[in-house]
Amino acid sequence: MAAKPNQFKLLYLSWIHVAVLSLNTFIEATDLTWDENGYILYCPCMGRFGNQADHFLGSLAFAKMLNRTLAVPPWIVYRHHAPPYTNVHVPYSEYFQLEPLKQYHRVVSLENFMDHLAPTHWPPGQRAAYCFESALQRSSDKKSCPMKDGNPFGPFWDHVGVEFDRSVPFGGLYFSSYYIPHWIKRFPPAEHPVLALPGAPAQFPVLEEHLDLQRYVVWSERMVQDGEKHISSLLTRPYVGIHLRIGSDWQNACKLLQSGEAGPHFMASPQCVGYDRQTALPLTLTMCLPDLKEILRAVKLWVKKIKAQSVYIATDSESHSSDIEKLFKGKVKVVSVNPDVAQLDLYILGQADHFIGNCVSSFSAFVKRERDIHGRSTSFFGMDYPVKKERKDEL
Ligand code: GFB
Repeated sequence: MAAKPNQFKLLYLSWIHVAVLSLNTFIEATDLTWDENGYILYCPCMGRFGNQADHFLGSLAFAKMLNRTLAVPPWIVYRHHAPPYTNVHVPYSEYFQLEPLKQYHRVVSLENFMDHLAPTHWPPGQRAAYCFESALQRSSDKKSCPMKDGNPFGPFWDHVGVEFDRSVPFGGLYFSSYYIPHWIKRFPPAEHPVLALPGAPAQFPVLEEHLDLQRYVVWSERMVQDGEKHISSLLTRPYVGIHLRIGSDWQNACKLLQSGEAGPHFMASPQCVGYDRQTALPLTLTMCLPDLKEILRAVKLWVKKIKAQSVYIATDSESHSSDIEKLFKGKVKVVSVNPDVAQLDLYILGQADHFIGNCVSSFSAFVKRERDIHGRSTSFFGMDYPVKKERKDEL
């Protein structure tokens, strides 16, 4: 069947996109030289996008502290309910620009590292895996780092094209700044040029002192174009963006709060209850899993406060859009796109005139960090005025 004009346009745009991406890769690849200070490679093997983003910021900080170049991994997207029904490895630069990261520290995409540096400087036969001694117990022979055991570990390193030749276990080292001199002493770059790790060298949630690193995570041009197109065609400013994290996996996670197994610091919650364990505010079930009554209350409050003309709903399940429309008797436009690419929701939420997030979700935390950097307001379901970050010295 002949392609329609719109299909031609789409084909043309995708071709331009591929060309721009290839050009960026080419430009980055041409000025690649080997860094004698060494590299850090890791698999973003914990959680989905929000978790991986938290870990990314910590890993970036860790690489800077160790003065090694960070090989920026692709995002792991779990597409098990839709084609291609498997893990997809999305290059960092699909969603964000690599260049702004370099204002903070030296980085190279893992793809370019493998294509242009690894063949000469980290060839097959010399590929060591580094892991905590305790991790050895997870491997079948109890002697090797479990780099490729199970999903997403195996598919990740297969995607990158790496087999590990030997393992270097370590004990007594952690990823905080206190241990940096120990890392340097134990693994000098001349003997250990590439530290390849099974997981991110970072904590979850991201540490308070690394929140500001979000400023180097800058949307790719394609994401900006797509996001702005949606905002201008669907929404009238001012608009309130809301994140409804209410699906079944989340309902199960929030049960831990109900049963008392989780305290105020539960997943991403320091973003709203405060990072200091001594002074953290209580975390309620409503903050984790807001019911419809709370959703309507918070939306009504903030729509009134900022005189919003529209509401944008990002959700992992139900949008409750008709309930929200009814609340404003049709006077406020209510929009939910349910995009195939979750990052589009993140972009639109980031640009909202006010954002109501889920305190416990790292998906919301990504939006909150970005908004904080740009001085945009955020509240949470169950908490209209979150604890403010203490101003620390610039990183
Ligand atoms: O981002 P994420 O780590 O945040 O994982 P949490 C939640 C994923 O669910 C997102 C989808 O990466 C999206 O793929 N999702 C959630 C959404 N909310 C939305 C939304 O509003 N719009 C769209 N388009 N997609 C953690 C997980 O999730 O929750 C852990 O990382 C674990 O693996 C835990 O499951 C219970 O911090 O909310």
